[in-house]
Amino acid sequence: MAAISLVNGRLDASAEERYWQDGFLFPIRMMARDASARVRDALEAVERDWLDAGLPLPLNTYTRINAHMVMPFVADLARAPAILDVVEGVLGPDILLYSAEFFVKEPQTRHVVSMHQDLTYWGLGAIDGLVTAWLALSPATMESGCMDFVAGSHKNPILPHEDTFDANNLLSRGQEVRVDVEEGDKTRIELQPGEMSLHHGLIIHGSGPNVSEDRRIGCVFRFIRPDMRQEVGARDFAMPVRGEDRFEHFTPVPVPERLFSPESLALYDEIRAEQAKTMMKGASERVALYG
Ligand SMILES: O=C(O)CCC(=O)C(=O)O
Repeated sequence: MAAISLVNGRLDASAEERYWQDGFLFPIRMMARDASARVRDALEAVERDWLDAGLPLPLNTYTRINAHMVMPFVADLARAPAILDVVEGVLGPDILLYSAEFFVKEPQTRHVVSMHQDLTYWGLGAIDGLVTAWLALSPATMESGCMDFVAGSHKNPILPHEDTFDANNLLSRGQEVRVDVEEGDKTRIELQPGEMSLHHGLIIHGSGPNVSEDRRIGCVFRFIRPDMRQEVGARDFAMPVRGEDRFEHFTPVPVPERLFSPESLALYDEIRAEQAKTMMKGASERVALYG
C-alpha cells in the first residue's frame, strides 16, 4: 500500500476524504524506525523494571488501560505535534486524549482480537468524534497478526456484540460483533515500525495471531473532540492535548511527572474504578482488566 503523503505534516483533502469514506487510513509514516525503536525500548524497560516492583495492579493493566496516566513517555508521545497534526485532519483543532494503551502479541502465540467496533462499551455513543491512532513499534504484518479493517463498516450504528471472554482474546470482554465478515472484505493493515494507521470508532476490525519470531507491538491512542460526552457513566476523563476544551464534558487528566508516581497511581485507580462501571455494564462475567 502506498504511504499516505502528508503536506507539511498534515493530511491533504483527498486523504481526509478517504478516511471518511473507508473509516481508516494507512500507512502514515510518523517517525523514523530508530525513533520508534526508542519508544519500544522505553516500553520494554518498563516491562523489565516494573513487572515485579510491587505495583498495586498487574503491570499488564497499566500497559492495557490508560498507560498515559502513569507513564510520561506515553503522554509525551500522544502530545507530539507530528501525531496531532495528522489527527487534526480528522477531529479539527481541539483534541483530547481519551486513552492510550499497548496491544502486544508475543511471538508464536495464539492471541487474537475478535472482530468488533471500539465504541461498543465505551459509553460515548455511535460518534464520529473519536479516532484511534495505532503506531507500530515492530512490524505489523499478516504473519505477526496485523489489524484487519472492513472498509465502510463505520457507517453502521453500534451493532450487536457477543461477549466470549475467550482467554486468547486481547479484548476486555472478548467481544465479537455478530456479523459474518468474509475474508475478502478485510483490508490488511500492514505497518512497518514508525508507521501509523487511523481508524474510526465504529469500524469493524480485529486481528489474527502472531506466528512471527518478533513481538507485535502497537502503541494505541484514542483521541476525541471535546464536544463528545460520556452517556452511560456519571463522569469521564481525558487529557487535553491540543487547542481548547470549550465543553468541559471530561475531567482533565494531568501529564504524569514520573513513572508510576504515588499521585498518578492514586488517580489511575479512581479513574479505572469510575470507567469500570461503564466498561463492565451488562457483562455476565468478570471483566479481568477492570474487575
Ligand atoms: O492491536 C490489535 O490487534 C487490535 C487493536 C484494536 O482493536 C484497536 O486499536 O482498536
